[in-house]
Amino acid sequence: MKEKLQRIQEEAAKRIQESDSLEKLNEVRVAFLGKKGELTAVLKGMKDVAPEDRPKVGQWVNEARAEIEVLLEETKKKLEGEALEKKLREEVIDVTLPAKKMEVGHRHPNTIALEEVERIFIGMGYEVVEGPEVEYDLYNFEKLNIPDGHPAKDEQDTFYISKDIVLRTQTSPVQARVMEQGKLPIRMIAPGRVFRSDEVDATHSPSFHQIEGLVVDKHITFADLKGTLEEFAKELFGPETKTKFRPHHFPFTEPSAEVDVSCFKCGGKGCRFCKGSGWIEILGCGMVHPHVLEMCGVDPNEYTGFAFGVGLERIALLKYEIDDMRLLYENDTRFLRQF
Ligand code: 2U9
Repeated sequence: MKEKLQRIQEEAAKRIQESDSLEKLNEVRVAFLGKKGELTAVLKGMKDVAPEDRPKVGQWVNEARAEIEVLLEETKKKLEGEALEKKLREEVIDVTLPAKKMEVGHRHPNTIALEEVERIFIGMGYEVVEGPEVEYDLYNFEKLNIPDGHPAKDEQDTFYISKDIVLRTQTSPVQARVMEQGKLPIRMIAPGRVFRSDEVDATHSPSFHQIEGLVVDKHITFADLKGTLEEFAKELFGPETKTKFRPHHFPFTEPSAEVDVSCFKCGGKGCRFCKGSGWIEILGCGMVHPHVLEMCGVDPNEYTGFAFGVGLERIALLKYEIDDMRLLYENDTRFLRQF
């Protein structure tokens, strides 16, 4: 029996010596000390040993187990150390390497202009409301006093999805929808993408952005409109900015006006930027047509309102003196990273 145990011990020592990984070492441990291991088998065979010899044989088996366990533990520590050395060698970080430059993006000129306009009107207590870009003819035209036959409804100007559905040509439908909800007073701006069947050139794009505003309350007058837009112009183009309201016509407002601001480059004296006039047109506005109020469920005898609309790209082009709208859409980072 002692020779057998000696042979098992030598065999175990040899296989532990040959183990070059923790997995293989564990297989050796299982092969000798596991439930079905060689040494465990000797213990199971104890019933065949003469009773008077069992204490001696049991002691031999325990000595052999202890020897094998010491060898296993020593080898495990050795292999773990080697594995750690290998990991540290492979995963070394050369802290002297130059850092990877974090590419931070830039806000688009449209985004900067939109956030500036929103800041101004939110500061005046306006809500920002968005709505669908695919819109019913009813909300994009009819409820805005633009009847069938009006040139704005021609296919030259409007993208039709179907007879009654269009790509909205202005964000006014959002305001019509808010009025229909009947929660008055209203003080809102409606920013968003709009679509017109225009050829692309330096100042036109079939898809551009607008910000329209609407105020509906009791006793709203044209003076409120003038004061609001004057304040908007001063906040956007500087405190010295002057405004000029020129009579105009829109089907959805009456009276209507186009608003010029004094040129912020020459202060109104006249320069190349304002083509010598001293003035720059920035938006349109007017008192909401009573028929529009009515069609949107508001009683024009009790409530009045004003509305305005400004092209977002126009603001961006003016503020950053960009002379071609197409630059805003070409995603050329050499252009966009300037802002
Ligand atoms: C409702 C009633 C009236 C919105 C208005 C303008 C004047 C205007 C243009 C500016 C440049 C469109 O982007 S642009 O081409 N808009 O001049 N818009 S009044 O009037 C409304 C809106 C909604 C219910």
